[in-house]
Amino acid sequence: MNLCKIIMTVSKSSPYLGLILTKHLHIGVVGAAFEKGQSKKGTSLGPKVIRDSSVLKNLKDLGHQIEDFGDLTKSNAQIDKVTHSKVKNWHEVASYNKSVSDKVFQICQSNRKVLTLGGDHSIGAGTVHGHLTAYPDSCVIWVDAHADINTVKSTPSGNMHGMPLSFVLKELQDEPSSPEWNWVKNRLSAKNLAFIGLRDVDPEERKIINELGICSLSMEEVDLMGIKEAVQFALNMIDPLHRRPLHVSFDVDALDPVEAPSTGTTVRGGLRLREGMTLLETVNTTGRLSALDIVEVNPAIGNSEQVGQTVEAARRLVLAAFGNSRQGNS
Ligand SMILES: [Mn+2]
Repeated sequence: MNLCKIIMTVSKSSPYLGLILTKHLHIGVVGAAFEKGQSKKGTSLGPKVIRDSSVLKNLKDLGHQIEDFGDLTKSNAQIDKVTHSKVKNWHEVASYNKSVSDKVFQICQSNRKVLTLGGDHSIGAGTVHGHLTAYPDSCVIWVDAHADINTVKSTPSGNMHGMPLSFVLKELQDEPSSPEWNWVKNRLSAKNLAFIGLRDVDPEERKIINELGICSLSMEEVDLMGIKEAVQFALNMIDPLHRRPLHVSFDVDALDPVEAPSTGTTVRGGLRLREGMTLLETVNTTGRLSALDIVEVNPAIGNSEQVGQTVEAARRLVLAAFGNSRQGNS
């Protein structure tokens, strides 16, 4: 493996650490309070419980300027009368994603970084599209236990939180898109996408990933390489010249259920919270993180201790992405 070294400032007292970037950023926050991409109630309360963790205050304390745009609670969707033959909540997911995309684009246009709090991961189609519309050369790191790349044809469950990437990937649009999705104009190339943390991938999804040559670092690779090297490998694959805006779409189910139990589709054998934080700290040191999604926190799953633990994990991930140093901030 050819790994490109990232140039980092090294302090004498901590020779293994790069310089965490805590330059003052303008960050726009939006809650994607949506849960119709899957069947469990509660995921739409994710933005509320994450906000309640004081994460936005913590970001301000790091020196960032935060503009909270509130939750996108409504879409202009006509409610699904005619359901798609195979896929659940087809119209509503499509329409909500358009609102998400428009909002993310608007935040980018105001020269802010975007922090999107989910919501289930179906909203990733909208965040990727909105960010890509503002920055056509942007790349995506999809941190997840699942690949979320099922198509209308391949989906085994009909749950659209397992499909968002299929709506925004250039290479998967071999048929004319349905009218509900024809607002999707800007699409991601497979070469600009990397997965980290996979461990529950459907056979059809694996086929798509292989055929499109998508950089895919499952938990096996993370175990073999170590998380830091895995992230640097992914960055080097999708952005070899180190100059593209980066979007990290982080599903908390990428974390092991021991770390984030309150989420709808847990899979054992996942990232430790420490690894999730190192992943985001490593992206932070590039200085090019432009959008972050934290999705699939579901406060209706588990007892209050488990919910608290999951929300605290989400809070720590956000802070790691935006320059909080575990050594302490001066
Ligand atoms: Mn996901």
